[in-house]
Amino acid sequence: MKRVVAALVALEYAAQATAASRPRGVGPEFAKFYEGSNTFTCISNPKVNIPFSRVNDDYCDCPDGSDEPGTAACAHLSPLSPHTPADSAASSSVNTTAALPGFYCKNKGHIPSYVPFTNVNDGICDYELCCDGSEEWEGIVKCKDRCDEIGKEWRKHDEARQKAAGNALRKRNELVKEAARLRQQVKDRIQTLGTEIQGSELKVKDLEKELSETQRKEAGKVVSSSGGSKGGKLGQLVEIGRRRTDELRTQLTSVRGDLLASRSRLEKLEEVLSKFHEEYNPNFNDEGVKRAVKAWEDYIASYGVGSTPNSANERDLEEILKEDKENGLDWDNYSEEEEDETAVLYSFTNYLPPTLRDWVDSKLRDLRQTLIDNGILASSPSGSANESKKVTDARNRLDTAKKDLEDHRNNLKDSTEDLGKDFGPDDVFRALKGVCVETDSGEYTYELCFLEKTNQKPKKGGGHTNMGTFTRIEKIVVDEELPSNGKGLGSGERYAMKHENGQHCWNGPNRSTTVILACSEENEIWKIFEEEKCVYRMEVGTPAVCERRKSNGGDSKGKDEL
Ligand code: MAN
Repeated sequence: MKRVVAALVALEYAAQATAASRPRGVGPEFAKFYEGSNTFTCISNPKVNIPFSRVNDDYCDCPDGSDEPGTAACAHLSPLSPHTPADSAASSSVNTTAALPGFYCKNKGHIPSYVPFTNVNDGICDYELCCDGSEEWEGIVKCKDRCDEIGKEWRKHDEARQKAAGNALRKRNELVKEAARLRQQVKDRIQTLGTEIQGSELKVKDLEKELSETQRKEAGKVVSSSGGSKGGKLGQLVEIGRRRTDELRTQLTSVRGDLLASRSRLEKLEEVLSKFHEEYNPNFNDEGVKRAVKAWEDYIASYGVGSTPNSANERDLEEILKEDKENGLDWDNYSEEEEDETAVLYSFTNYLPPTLRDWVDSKLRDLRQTLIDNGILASSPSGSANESKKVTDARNRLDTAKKDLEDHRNNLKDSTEDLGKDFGPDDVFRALKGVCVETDSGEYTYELCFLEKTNQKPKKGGGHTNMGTFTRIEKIVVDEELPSNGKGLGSGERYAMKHENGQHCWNGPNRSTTVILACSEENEIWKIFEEEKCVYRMEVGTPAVCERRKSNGGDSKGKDEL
């Protein structure tokens, strides 16, 4: 339908003006030029006056063709754009351009329209522009009025178009709301990060202090011990104590095993003798047997049969044989808490009043540092194998806190930059970030992930080719015919997303893509071209760029247009 729609809409209003006295082919907005009765003044050439009878006499008298609004006599003149207002045409002194936009078709039941003068009486019914067939008035062909049917069909489509426009605008509103929510989220994050950074800075300070305190405290511990023995004398003593206890426990376990075995052998022996005592024949006068019986009876009298172990001792033994830890003796704990010998020096300060204690404490620390500085006490270099676990732990805690602080600062920088980025009108593209759409074309599937990248994916499989990473939003002017389904760029200013620095093209540049956006109900790729080697252009529809526009006339009842 070319660019006629705007003109059609304009004409809709003008059509209501009276049409009765207008010569054939004159539109209502030009009626005023044809109001005289005797003479006609050419619209763009007011010096040229002709008798009114020469209007529409099929002879081109006026240089601007205005005397032939209903014939093709002046069709050779350059046509006037349907958008050009009659008044500006009237004031123009250039007269090679026609003063009129074409032959006016009333199109009752549909929308009035202008058809080019070249089409008047050319033997073809131009229903697309002139559904009432009035441009073929000479009768070369008979064009019956089809405005009812065409108008009905047009209104049906127009209704669908309006509905789609309404939906698209609603979707855009949702995107704008979502974008605002995401923006607020970034602002909140910035605030939280500010607090987190303050906390992390304090933590780092504390941990720096803790590390240097620990280093000072631990510095005197590792006394120039070339023997390599870990810890000081107390540590060595603890180690000896642990080993000795282990040995004793092992021995005791073994002795207890022997005892239990002997006890069981004794029980068996007593059983044998007891049986012997019951079963021997006293009538045999065997002296040896008699002695044995007597000895057994004495044994029973002295000890009784069966052993009765001291249960308290048994229990003690059980306890003693338990692992040290179960007995509350945690050697590891002792070695962790191990104090250096010089720490003994400090213990007496516990008996001093607090103010004096702090003073003495600081002097002692200074003294120890002096001893270290003079090589009398050894200091353990940071991170060395000699460094004590306490220092290493303190250092690790500080490193972790520093890393957290750095992460927070980087996040704050990213978030602050994000707030300053261009996300299009109303920040709307923020809501599309990371949303991907794709379409097949030739041997590839092309993908666009909004504000991220474009990709070329071979349908047969294989690696994806990056066609560029999103860099910025620009505005460009396009002038294209809008397809009948509305899925195209049309003409005017459009948002374009630039994607650069994609995969390098053999014998060419790094791949890049310009994504040009136009209003649509859905996010979709309409077209993809490779304009030159590895330079791509995508035409993409999205509700994000739809706008509420007023139709010509500018009244408050203006239509929403896609
Ligand atoms: C691939 C595709 C094409 C491109 C050539 C360049 O085949 O990325 O779009 O033109 O490489 O060699």
